[in-house]
Amino acid sequence: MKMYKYLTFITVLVLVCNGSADILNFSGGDKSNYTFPKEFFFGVSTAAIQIEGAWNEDGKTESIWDHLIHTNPDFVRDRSNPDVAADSYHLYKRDAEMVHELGVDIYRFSISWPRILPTGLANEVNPLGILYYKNLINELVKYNITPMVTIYHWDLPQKLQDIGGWTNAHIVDYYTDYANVLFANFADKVKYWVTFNEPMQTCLEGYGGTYRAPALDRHGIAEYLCTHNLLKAHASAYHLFDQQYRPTYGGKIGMSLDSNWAEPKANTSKDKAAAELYLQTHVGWYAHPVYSAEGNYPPDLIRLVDEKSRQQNYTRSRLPKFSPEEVVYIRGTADFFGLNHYTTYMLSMADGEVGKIPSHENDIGIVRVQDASWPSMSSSSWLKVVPFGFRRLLRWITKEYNNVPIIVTENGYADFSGVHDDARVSYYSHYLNALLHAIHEDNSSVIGYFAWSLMDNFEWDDGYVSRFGLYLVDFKSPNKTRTAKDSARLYASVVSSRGLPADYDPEDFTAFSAASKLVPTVLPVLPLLPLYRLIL
Ligand code: GOI
Repeated sequence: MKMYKYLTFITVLVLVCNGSADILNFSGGDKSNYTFPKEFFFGVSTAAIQIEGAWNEDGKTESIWDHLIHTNPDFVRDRSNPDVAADSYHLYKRDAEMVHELGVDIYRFSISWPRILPTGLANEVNPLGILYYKNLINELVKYNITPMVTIYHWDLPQKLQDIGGWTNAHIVDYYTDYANVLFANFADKVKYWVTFNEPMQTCLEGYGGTYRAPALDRHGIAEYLCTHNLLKAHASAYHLFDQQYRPTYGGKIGMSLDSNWAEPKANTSKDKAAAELYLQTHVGWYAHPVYSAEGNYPPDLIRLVDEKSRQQNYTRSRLPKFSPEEVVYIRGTADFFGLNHYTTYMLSMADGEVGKIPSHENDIGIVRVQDASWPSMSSSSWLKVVPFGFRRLLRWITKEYNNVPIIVTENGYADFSGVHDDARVSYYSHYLNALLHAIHEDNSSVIGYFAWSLMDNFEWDDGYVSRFGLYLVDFKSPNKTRTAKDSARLYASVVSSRGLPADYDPEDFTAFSAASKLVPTVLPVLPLLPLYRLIL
């Protein structure tokens, strides 16, 4: 129940705190004839628990998401669950065929840890789990599609959560063992590896907050412990791959970080500092230790958490510290910067205390809002359409982390379903236009782009309400029929022509206006949904 009060509070906060945006032109760049460079690659992304189903088939045990939803069905907006999802465990051949239809070069999918290691530990490797991913990989290779594997996309074995999950320092070894099983079985054909998808969601929202599994709510403490172990686990997997597998098989390995763009709320030096502080203490929390020249947590984060911890009478800082050897061990452990990007926020400094005490939010002391006037109409209320934010973020990462090769591992738009998805067509056109400008005009070092997602899937707390797919999935049909949406045709044409359609207009945002036929009648009710649940 507590969680819904929190969500309601956030919703109200977001509605009340709307800033006065003087951002009049959202476009990511003028009309141009820019094309994607020859070596630039395109792909589509998914994640195991969001598509596979078969939650307890062939030896798989519960993940933390299965467990959270089985024990607390109210967690999900439509009280649905990922037990069957898009049934990709049985329909993987059709999935590979869809990737082939789109004409993209790479398919990014994740592997389910509890499907491979039912106890969480490497004492018992599930042969049917290995077989499933071998079959999928072979199917992709048959079509000449390169597989990219996300090793961890949020579905920790519940058996490991029972002993502390990411707050247990031994998870570094457990994760390395798991990664080792994957490398040993799949590195001959998998040429791209992502150690972690969006670690900030895992730690900040899952351990600090209640928005992701395991919804621990141990704010101010657990998000820092989780991050500390997770970064060591990442580095450990990188070194294992680099030393034991890369010499034989080749391949690249990196991490996928989620980041919004941060725009100063007002054009003042104070708000500019707030926006920079947001980037340093959010994406930088994970990126600085791995991608910066000096390594370690960002100096601002260390200073703020140390200071607050002292004021709050803790014996030691709530932020654990890396030894100098650990800083070196973690620094430089990635061949590329995976970026998941969807939207933009405006930042200002907080006047007094913000957030729960203690918490990462309270430690940092900044306020994040979006403007009601920003184009959206998405089923995901946080997803405002701000293409220039994408462009500015790519430039910031390129500069901040020394021209690291960036792969956009996720970008996409959610609606309430339908194959004539004008808003998604418009979103992809605008964001790809911004990307073209980032490459050609800003010298941003982007080498690849993945659309989220190949198909409609289980969108976490949004269940099957929010649809991100290029393919529509009929979840009511017994064989989970997949149908290409208009956006699938748009994406396929971009991939084959390596540029935007001739009739694309960078100033046209009408697909997101109230006049659009995609406007759902339920939208105004959505912020009240958590209240409904309190009453029911
Ligand atoms: C990826 O995450 C992910 O990798 C995929 O698996 C996923 O399917 C895909 O993207 C699409 O989502 C607590 C209104 C804090 C405003 C609770 C309502 C903040 C803001 C709940 C509701 C949520 C994308 C912002 C990762 C969106 C940031 C997803 C991370 C902000 C909240 C809210 C809340 C809200 N998330 N994004 N937010």
